[in-house]
Amino acid sequence: KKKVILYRDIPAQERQRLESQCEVTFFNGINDTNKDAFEAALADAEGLIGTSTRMSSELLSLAPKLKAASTISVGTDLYDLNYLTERGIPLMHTPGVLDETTADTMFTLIMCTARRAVELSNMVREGRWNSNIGESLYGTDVHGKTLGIIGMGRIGYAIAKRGHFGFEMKIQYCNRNRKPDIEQDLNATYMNMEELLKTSDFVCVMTPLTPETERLIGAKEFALMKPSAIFINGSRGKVIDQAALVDALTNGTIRAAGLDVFEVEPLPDDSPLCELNNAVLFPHIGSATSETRLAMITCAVDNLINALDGDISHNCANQHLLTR
Ligand code: 8YV
Repeated sequence: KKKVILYRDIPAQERQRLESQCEVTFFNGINDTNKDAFEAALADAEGLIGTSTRMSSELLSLAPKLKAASTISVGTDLYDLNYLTERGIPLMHTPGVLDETTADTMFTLIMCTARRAVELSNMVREGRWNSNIGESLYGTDVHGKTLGIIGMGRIGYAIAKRGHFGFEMKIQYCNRNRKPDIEQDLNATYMNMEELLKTSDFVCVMTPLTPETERLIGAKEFALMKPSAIFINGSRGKVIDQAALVDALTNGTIRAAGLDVFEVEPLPDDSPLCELNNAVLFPHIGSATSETRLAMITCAVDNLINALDGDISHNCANQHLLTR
């Protein structure tokens, strides 16, 4: 049996399936107390499977026998892709299985932010509902508005479908490349990011985190948006300049923001974002349903077992090289 390290807890049924094919060393997350043991285990590891731990080139260099890695995520930014590609080590991820769930989460953010659901629910909960809701507490409509999507990948498309078919929204998007089928399917308009920022009522960022997208959205971009606009980030925290967003929300540059990801996670409770009523904050729950997380784990276990048997059809380690 090939030696693999499982560095994130998974349901017993999937762990047993992995253990039926591999010799598994398990770590329930990597932290200061078990980091030395994890690094020692890397010496014999032929496979890695888990998530939420940065796999730097320094760490991966401690695994001379590594043949494949499998991340329980669609995002691959926790792995040093250049290093893996140089060593010819495939990295598998879990595209497709989480698209609809993550799109549901993004629309939850859109609705909560537009209709001030969290702020008003807290008002009820805290006994501050003492009169009819007046104009100062009104939300804004979602149906019929313009939804701009930055990053029209699988999840971006799932979000666009919800807007088009569910809320009769006008869909516009910017992306590394055009998607004519989506334009036809959803009557969507392709445009550059500046035009999208200027004309969208809702701006939703769903790009992967890459050297090209890091800090893609900052003060200049927020200033292009309408003062009535709502900003949604479901990509990675580092795709935006978070301090610039705080300024934009504080100064009325934009109306509100719904965020599922942050520059530092967990978000420190002394973050200025925590003080803003016009910021709806989720703890990175994009794919966090029982059904979808099991589907992701099952996919990741399949990916690793198959890769160690030579099938790397889900390999994405060299994809970034194709897009540079
Ligand atoms: C979770 C995600 O972070 O798939 C991703 O890239 O960001 C989310 O699904 C991931 O599943 C790890 O918990």
